[in-house]
Amino acid sequence: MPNPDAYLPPGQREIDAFPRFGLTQFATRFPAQIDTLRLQIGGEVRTPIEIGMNQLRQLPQLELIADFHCVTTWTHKGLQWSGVRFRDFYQQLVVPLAGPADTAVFVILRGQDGARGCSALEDLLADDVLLADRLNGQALGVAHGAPLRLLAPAHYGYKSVKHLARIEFLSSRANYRPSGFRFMDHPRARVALEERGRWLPNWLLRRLYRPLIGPTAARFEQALVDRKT
Ligand SMILES: Nc1nc2c(c(=O)[nH]1)N[C@H]1C(S)=C(S)[C@@H](COP(=O)(O)O)O[C@H]1N2
Ligand SMILES: [Mo]
Repeated sequence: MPNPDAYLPPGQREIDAFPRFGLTQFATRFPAQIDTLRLQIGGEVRTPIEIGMNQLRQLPQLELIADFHCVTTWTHKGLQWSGVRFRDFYQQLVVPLAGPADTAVFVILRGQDGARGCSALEDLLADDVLLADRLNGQALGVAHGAPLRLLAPAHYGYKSVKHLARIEFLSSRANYRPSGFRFMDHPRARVALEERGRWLPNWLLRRLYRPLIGPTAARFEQALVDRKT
């Protein structure tokens, strides 16, 4: 029997740290608001709205332990997140208050730092997708997405947008501009299927990304230190 604790998805390697991470252009960009949530809901909706933390607190709160997989091949195991299910947020707040079009099956999530992600609505309605505001028993800090982030653990980390500022529901993703190069942006990015990127084979993406892990993590860490001094 394989030991489930030893399982790593294809091409992933476990690391002990949980680094602040992303495309280097976001290393020095920080959210302006970390204590209050003002989450805009827009796109093809009847009424654009803004959601605050009080409204999220009305929804069932849950805890989830999950491994986190970055597309660059690092995995950090066993993080404990708390928050609300994206599905509850969608069904109990977005649908009644904003009224998205029936055809709006794509979701663009935007962070306060300008980073963004695009997912299929269907992927975000899965059981294990959270809007998380706590990590390992503490309020989410600046490093990992304050005040609120998406957590979609079955998908590579670039779908789990931090510092959420705006969520748009759209019937097409034709006008979506990814944060990075288009070849890096898989429409679904499921980890188990190694949907790492587009056009380039996984062996090449692994080889391109792996050498970037160390320098990128160091850059993000240094930016956090500089911000405080
Ligand atoms: N707003 C924002 N969200 C983001 C990023 C970012 O730079 N800014 N980086 C993404 C990438 S590539 C990864 S792997 C994860 C990293 O999450 P962490 O910084 O909490 O480890 O956040 C994702 N979400
Ligand atoms: Mo990533």
